[in-house]
Amino acid sequence: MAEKPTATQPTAKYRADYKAPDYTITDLSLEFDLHNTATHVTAVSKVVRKSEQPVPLVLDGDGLKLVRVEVNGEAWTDYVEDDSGLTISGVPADFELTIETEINPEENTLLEGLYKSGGGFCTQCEAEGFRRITYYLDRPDVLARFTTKVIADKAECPFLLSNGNRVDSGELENGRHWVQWQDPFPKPSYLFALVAGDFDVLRDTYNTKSGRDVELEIYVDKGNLDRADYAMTSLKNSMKWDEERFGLEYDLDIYMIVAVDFFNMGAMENKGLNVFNSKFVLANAKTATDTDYQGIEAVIGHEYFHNWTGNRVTCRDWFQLSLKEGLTVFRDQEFSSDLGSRPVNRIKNVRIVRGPQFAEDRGPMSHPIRPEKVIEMNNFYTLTVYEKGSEVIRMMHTLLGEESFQAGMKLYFERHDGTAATCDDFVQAMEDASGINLERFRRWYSQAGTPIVNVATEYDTEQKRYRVTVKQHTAPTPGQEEKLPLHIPFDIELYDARGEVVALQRNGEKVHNVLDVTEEEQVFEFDNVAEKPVISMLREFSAPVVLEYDYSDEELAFLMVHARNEFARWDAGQILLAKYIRENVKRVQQGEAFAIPESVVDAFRGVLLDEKLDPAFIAEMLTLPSENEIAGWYKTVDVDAIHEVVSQLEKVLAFEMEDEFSAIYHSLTQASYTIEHDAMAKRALRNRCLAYLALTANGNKLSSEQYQKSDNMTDTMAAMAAANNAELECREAQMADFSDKWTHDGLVMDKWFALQGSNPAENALENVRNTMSHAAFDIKNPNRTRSLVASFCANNPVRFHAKDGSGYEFLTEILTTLNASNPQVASRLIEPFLKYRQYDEKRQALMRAELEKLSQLENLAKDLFEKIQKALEQ
Ligand code: B3K
Ligand code: ZN
Repeated sequence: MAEKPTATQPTAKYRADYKAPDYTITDLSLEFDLHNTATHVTAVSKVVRKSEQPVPLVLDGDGLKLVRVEVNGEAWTDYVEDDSGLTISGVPADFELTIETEINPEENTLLEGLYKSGGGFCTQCEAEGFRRITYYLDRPDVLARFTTKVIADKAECPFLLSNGNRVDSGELENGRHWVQWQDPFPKPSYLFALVAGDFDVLRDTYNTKSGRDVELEIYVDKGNLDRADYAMTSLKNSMKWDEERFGLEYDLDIYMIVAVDFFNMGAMENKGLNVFNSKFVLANAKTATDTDYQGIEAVIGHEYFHNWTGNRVTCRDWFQLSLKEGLTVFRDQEFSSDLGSRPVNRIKNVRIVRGPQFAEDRGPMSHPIRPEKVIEMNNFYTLTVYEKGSEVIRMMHTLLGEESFQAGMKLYFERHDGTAATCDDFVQAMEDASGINLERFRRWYSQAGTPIVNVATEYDTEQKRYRVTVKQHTAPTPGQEEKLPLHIPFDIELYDARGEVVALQRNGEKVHNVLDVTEEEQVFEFDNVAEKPVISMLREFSAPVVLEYDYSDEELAFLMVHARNEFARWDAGQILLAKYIRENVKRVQQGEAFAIPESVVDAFRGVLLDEKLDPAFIAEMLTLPSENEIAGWYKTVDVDAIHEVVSQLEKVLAFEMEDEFSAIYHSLTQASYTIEHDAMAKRALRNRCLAYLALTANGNKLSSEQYQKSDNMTDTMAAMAAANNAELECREAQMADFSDKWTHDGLVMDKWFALQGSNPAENALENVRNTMSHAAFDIKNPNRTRSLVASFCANNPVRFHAKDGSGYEFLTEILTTLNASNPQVASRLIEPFLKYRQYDEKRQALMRAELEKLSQLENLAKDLFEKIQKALEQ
């Protein structure tokens, strides 16, 4: 887009410009008089000047109608209101400020600030939504004690909730009532929450390790009480796990979770009152899949763990977001791994880093886990900040070990509890507690992009010495030309021909299996290696890097069987698949037939038949990398060739192993549905077998039978997904039946929408367009839009990238609508366009033209502006 600075062009903020606030607010008393279209908010703040010299008080505000301003109880007129806030002049050093504003929750389609979801009111304030409620110092380093009085119609809103403890309540005239809440812990405005409405409530209690009883309450839409149990179980498991593993106990007398249908992301960790996307609360066997259950456990855990990592210690500024998010993702991953299968969890997390996170690193939005420049903060709740951020914490955990890591956590809380901290503070605590030098390691916070680690090995038969040469290189990313070597924990293991571990030693001394790679090039030598070993590297994905090493097929097949940890075995399988996917993409491009050696198929057959292995792990071994992940291996992506190769590979595996898939499919039938890990693991493998069998002559029969017999959503969806992917005849009947059954339930219908979006059929786009008029579809609901539109645009590459540009036109239409109603959702959906430079010239030109068109939109939201600008100028 042309770089003409206009009056409305959004401005960027820089991390380097951080300045402590001139004023702080120590106490805030809020009163909400709730009405659908005109809610009045009265905010009384105790304001204290921090700057030495008197300066005006500059408050943030967005879309507010100002009713009155008072200073120490007197009407105040010395202020200026503009688009971004309120500047109040001539104020004393220490005073009480009263501000009354009017807002319109019903018109709030942005779902930020106070809005209506269904019949109720709810809020979302992170990152900068509180300023859409009242004028305030809406920044995370201003921590105040909140008191909140909520007034509403009693019949419409019998429940009035906010943060902290319920301290008072009363009745009013005209059928209205009020409740007063007090939160004893000072907090930034982004952690404020209010919910008002009518709900069913699931109640329980948790007895903490020091013997206090905490009331647990989960609020769901009326009629959904039979879908809240798993969320409650997960909450209690989270509380217990945090006590046991991190020694952290809950600190209020009550913990509330509210499930709402209209929500921009997964959930929000507001102090004592989490607001959740109903997708991550509601589940029973009939409506939710095993994957949904796992998602609920992870997100309930994640928000609960924020109580310490995020709320008790918060972020100084938004550039530090990974301080709370990377750390909390690490904690929720550990929680899921301690409760379930560690290898399977690790595999799933690594797929996300290697797929979409690496893709983000290659695109125009590439940024370090601690960004330097931000236009719209909501654009930085990214896979980089969250998932790579968590990998950075995990690397420290690997370098320090559990004990020193926990000592570091303890020191971090001792130093920073009740304050707003920085990423540096965290690393400093880890360094001080462990005595391990993390100086070079800190670069992970400031350097963007994915490092490539290239390895060469050499065996000296005479000296019995094994030499490993490691080189690291990070390609330039937008705005960061020069890259420095990073501190990479590089976990390796050597095996002899019988699969025994070869001890690592040098000059008679034992060498730790995690090598410290810190330079551009390093050589590691190991002595007393009796024979040429097979090396397993980057075990457990010990760093978020791309590994380059020339493995032979035999070595990979060997590691698939002999590597000591399951993750390494899976990884060897993935590398083997990658080799033949690449080779076949070349073949397809040259008009040659697909081909794969029998020995490769046999290696996977061996895994499938290994009865000692966890079925869920086998299912992962037999899951191919996604077309998107494969796209990431290329400078110029050939979507059609990739799709062709993946389809062929699936078919070859299906035909070659049909008997084995069939035998296992039938042997894993379960009499009844339970959500125990073992039962889930069996379903995972059984349904993976079905996905392959769907491609064989028996596919239609098997999918139909499973759909008809199924008494649970996991098996139902597996039957449908298999039919969808294999384009089976039974697909239409299943889709029609499912839609008849579930039209009333948007959350369940999301699964059906996602199948329409990812339908590989040639007329997929036409179906998606028709589906938009389905009774259960609503473009204002982020879950519906993501299920249908994102699954088409982001997860159906071969149809989205149709050569005639029809997929691109469709996305532009959607983005144009959402730019006005909900730019945060639009900003997530635009992602596939940002990668246009990775496609052939014709597709590049088509996508670029769409971006240009979008850049000319009247009232282009900051969210889209930032991404479009970066994409066009990259
Ligand atoms: N902290 C919230 C995310 C807020 C996103 C704002 N656009 C949820 C979480 O990470 O736990
Ligand atoms: Zn979080």
